[in-house]
Amino acid sequence: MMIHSNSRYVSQITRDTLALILAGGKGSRLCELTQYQAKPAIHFGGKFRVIDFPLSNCINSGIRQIGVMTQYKAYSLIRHLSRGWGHLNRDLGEYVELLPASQQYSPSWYEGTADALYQNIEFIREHSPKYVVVLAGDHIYKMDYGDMLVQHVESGADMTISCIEMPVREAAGSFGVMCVDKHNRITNFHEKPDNPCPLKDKPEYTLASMGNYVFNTEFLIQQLLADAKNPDSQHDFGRDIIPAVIDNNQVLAFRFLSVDGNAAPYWRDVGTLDAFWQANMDLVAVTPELNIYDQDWPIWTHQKQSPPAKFIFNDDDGRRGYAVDSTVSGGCIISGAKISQSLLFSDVHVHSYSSIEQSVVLPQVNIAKNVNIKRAIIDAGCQIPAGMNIGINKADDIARGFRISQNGIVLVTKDMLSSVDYK
Ligand code: ADQ
Ligand code: ADP
Repeated sequence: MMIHSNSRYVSQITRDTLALILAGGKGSRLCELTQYQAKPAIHFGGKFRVIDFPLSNCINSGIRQIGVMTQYKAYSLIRHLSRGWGHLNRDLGEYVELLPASQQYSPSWYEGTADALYQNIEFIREHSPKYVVVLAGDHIYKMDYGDMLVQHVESGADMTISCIEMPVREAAGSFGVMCVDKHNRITNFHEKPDNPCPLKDKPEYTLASMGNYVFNTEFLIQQLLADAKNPDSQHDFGRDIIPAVIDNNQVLAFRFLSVDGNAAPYWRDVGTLDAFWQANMDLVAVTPELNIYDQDWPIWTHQKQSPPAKFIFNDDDGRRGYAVDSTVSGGCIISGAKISQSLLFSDVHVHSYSSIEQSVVLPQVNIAKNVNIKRAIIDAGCQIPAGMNIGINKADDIARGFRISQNGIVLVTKDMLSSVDYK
């Protein structure tokens, strides 16, 4: 980055930026976890929801004009946004505006990510920012968008795409990938190809798009208007907008640097049960790659007030209630039970003679006596009956109708439990 005599250089750019967060996707690979809510609304990391990460990144980057586009099963997302993010001060020009699909310009809902922005063109015009940052609402990472904006402005780009180096086999079929020249100009872009183009100096790696884009506002509006008129378009940034602009415009890649200055920055798409479980487990590692305790880059959220977590040592027979390598949220009571390498969200009660290992337990769960749970995700509101083992015997889990992921993680939901025959 160039050294500027103007000490307000970056803050002037971020003040002139509107962030639009795409939060309408289905997240169908998360199976029953997204049965009642959109992927950006799912609980993550012991007390957050996924959308808190891009929102906190905006606030911490000094971008305080934010719109969130919602569509699919948006009730709990909208409730979280209004309770947790509605307090920005509009009088100071700060806001998180909810932009639900409202059939503004067409009889259909948002048909794709570009259509979600097209249907909000008036909102963009009304706020007349110099730059628009388009962000995916469903990734776990800490990123200073100011770095990306500065590169965008200094390079004179029309559009900038944030990207990360990723093993070719991981990116294949799942991410947009790009090739760049030595000035980081994108020379070609393919959405989820089977054979991503390898990096010249690291052939086992490719450059994957993180689904975050910076646009000059006028350039963005022109592209949205052109795309809306194209009958062959699926109105998607990766499939339609990016391939249409790279040849005749300055479209640059921005290589993501983490705010912790790590060479290999932490960025996770928690799009599958395995990825969701693993990213939660990453947080209970002794030294996690993603530091959520960092006072310089706080992750903000809304959570109802709960009493502090309580651990009971039962004197009668020496049953200890304890947790190690774990996070335990407010309102939890661990009585004579053992918790290890797990995340307990708020108001989870675990009773005597039970054990929970390498598991994610979402809010308001009751785990009765003599229960053993291993490598599982227990959805909010579950009542686990006494004596039930989960993640111990695969045949039992299948017989009860629990979902087993590719890597053997067991998902249990309230609906699944209500159809289990306990007799
Ligand atoms: P995907 O994540 O597969 O790929 P998509 O499903 O369109 O793309 O989701 C992108 C974002 O838009 C998500 O945050 C989702 O919630 C939201 N979204 C999807 N449909 C929406 C709609 N109709 N209305 C509002 N929001 C919607 C994209 C890029 C790839 C890139 C990956 C990175 O297309 O190039 O590699 O993100 O994860
Ligand atoms: P267990 O049979 O697993 O030991 P109990 O439900 O009998 O579980 O609770 C054991 C202990 O947990 C209680 O003696 C009490 O100390 C504590 N406890 C349970 N519920 C509450 C509560 N609502 N508030 C505070 N402490 C509680």
